[in-house]
Amino acid sequence: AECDHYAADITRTFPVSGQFNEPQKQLYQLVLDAQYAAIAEIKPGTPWNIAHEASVSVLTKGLVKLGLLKGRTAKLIKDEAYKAFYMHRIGHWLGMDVHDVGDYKINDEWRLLEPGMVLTIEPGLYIPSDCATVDEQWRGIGIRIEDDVLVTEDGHEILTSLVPKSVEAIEALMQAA
Ligand SMILES: [Mn+2]
Repeated sequence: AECDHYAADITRTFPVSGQFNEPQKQLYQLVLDAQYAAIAEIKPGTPWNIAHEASVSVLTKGLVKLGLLKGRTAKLIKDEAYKAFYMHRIGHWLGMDVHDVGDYKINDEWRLLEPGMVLTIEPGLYIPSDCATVDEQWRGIGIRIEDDVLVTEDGHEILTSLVPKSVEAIEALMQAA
């Protein structure tokens, strides 16, 4: 979506049936928890990569808990085991272009967030339909949740907060449609 020449980038994921089945619901809630953890890190002075690392931590812990990854969380994060299911980064600059210009690192250091910057926060999980290392119930499920976040003087504002996002809100929207 665009407004007054500024771009937005929003993703929601919904179950085709209108209701999440149990594995879908568990993975959806995990991605949502990771998204909230990442958004919570957005404030002036925080390096760009911290929100991504927060999402990796929550997703890896959750994948272990649900049995999709096996091993110690710290080692799985170090070995980037999560990349089998979460193979992109947390988001991108947003402005007059949807993937807007702007450096992510300056002199090889992650850039610090400043008031007025706008970025997307969009963790996801994608379980290949032929993934033999996970139980059958997880295969073929793909979820991404993306919001647009403004860095403010004292934290952040979620610009896309009116778009339904919780499991209950998504199911209610599907029933209404
Ligand atoms: Mn995006």
